[in-house]
Amino acid sequence: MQRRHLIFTAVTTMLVLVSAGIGIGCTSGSGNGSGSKGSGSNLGGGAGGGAGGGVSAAVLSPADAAKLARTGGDASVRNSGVNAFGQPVSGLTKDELRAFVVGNNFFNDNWVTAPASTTGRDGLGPLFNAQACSSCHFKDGRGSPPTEDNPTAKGLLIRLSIPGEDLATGAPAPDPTYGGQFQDKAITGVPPEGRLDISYEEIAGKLSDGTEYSLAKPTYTLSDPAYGPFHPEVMTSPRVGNAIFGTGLLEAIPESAVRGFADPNDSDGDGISGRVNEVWSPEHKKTMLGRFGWKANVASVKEQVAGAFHGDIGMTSSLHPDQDCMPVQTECLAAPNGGEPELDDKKLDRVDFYTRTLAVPARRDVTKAAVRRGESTFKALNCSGCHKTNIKTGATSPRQLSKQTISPYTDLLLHDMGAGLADGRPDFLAGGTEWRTAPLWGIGLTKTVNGHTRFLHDGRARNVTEAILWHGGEAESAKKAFVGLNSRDRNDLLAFLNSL
Ligand code: HEC
Ligand code: HEC
Ligand SMILES: [Ca+2]
Ligand SMILES: [Ca+2]
Repeated sequence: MQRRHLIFTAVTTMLVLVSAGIGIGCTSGSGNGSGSKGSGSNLGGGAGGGAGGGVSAAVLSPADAAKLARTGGDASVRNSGVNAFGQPVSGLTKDELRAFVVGNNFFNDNWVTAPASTTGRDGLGPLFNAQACSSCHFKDGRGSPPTEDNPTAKGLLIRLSIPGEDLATGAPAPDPTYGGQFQDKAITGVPPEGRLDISYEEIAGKLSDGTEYSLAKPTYTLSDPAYGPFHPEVMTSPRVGNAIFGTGLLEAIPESAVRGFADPNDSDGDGISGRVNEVWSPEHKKTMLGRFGWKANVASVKEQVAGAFHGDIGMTSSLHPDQDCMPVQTECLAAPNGGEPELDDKKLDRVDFYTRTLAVPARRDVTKAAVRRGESTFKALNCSGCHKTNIKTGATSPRQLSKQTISPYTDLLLHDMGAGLADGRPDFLAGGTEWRTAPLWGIGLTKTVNGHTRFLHDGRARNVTEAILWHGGEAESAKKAFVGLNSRDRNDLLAFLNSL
């Protein structure tokens, strides 16, 4: 049998990271080294404590400390244990809590091939990437690409398109044979679309203080295409599942606020522009502000949920009534379905409600001097030019999400992040080098909840330091400033990020 390979090198022009980067070891404690207790621990405890020399941060009152810790406002929860990302916002009514629990079950359940005796759980595929939401969002957190430690890790998928766009919606034009997503799994009797392999090349560099580091540059290979060749100009975008808590708050940020952050022509001259994405809404049948996904390529949580059911698991819904089969995929088209649609609106609403009402874990260690110094550095380097704080949500329901002052550490805007991170694949208005500012809330708990510290859109960064070192484009000067930090300032910055 002839084997065909299609190889995508993620980086075309490798940026030269002249003496950059934190030694990988510096962040090895990421997520579990903060000394905070598990679930329910009281935040901050006393004031400041062991600053270990140097600048003493201004004293925070307990009330101010509590406020600083609650990055999700009233939708924050004090939990820094393994279930920190899976808590409901507090004060849900009995009915709401029931909806949350039911939604949680649908999120965790493995869907099965139709027809099955367990109707209500069938409709998987025909083509799919995983059987459950939780396969890619373990404990509501982020996915990891397969790694040496965890070769079967799920959570990385490949979006596909060819040059041009759908005229009616502006969506990326699908590959004529494989559609908009590469599904490497299928139900019995349907050929999976092929196989995905990833290899990495190590790129060494050095920080200004001499600390050495290495970045892993990925190459993605799609082998054994089961339905014939890909389009000659096919473009790919590798993406891991994001952590999903706090998405109800992100949805409640007024559109005017997001548009207000945009500075497409960099008129304030700080080197950061930022553009909104405008995407097709299958629910409202119009173009809307994009908020979700790594390129802000989806307008609402509900559409993200329905899109995931459709593309990732193979479940049709009112928003996506047809199975994700292309015309040449005849076995896929002929496979029995699990109802029309396979997921009724009630179930879709439960999972939407569940996802929107996942609380944001409160920060730890906010009064520690190192953390407070790190926060100043974060601002001084203008990381905060994109990773924004103090945003007010609009009126929404449930009320816990309404009119809250939140610090998601994102502006929800697209930024040119340079050639190093580029996927070269447009997504609505997002260009091939642009990505949505990743929210940083909860990032310090990734190791505790997900057991790994793989960051960025395709999980290439093995820790927070590497994630920062991959920054380029509009974030080039912030990255350079990071490279130039002395080790104490760098460790303070990492302590701050770890406290989020
Ligand atoms: C095969 C892996 C996979 C499965 C299964 C999966 N997701 Fe995702 N999820 C992703 C990826 C990848 C992204 C980023 C998508 C993008 O950038 O276009 C994502 C993004 C999201 C987001 C957006 C978060 C943000 O901050 O923008 C939400 C919400 C979400 N998924 C919910 C779900 C739900 C609910 C399910 C089950 C119905 C699900 N996902 C199933 C991989 C998966
Ligand atoms: C120009 C806007 C911009 C600036 C400035 C910026 N970032 Fe980012 N940041 C982003 C974007 C966009 C991403 C997502 C990139 C990707 O996934 O490819 C990101 C991702 C990250 C991540 C990984 C998050 C995750 O969920 O995987 C961390 C950590 C981070 N930034 C920290 C920082 C720090 C620290 C600074 C300052 C030294 C900084 N950033 C400056 C835009 C910015
Ligand atoms: Ca496909
Ligand atoms: Ca199906």
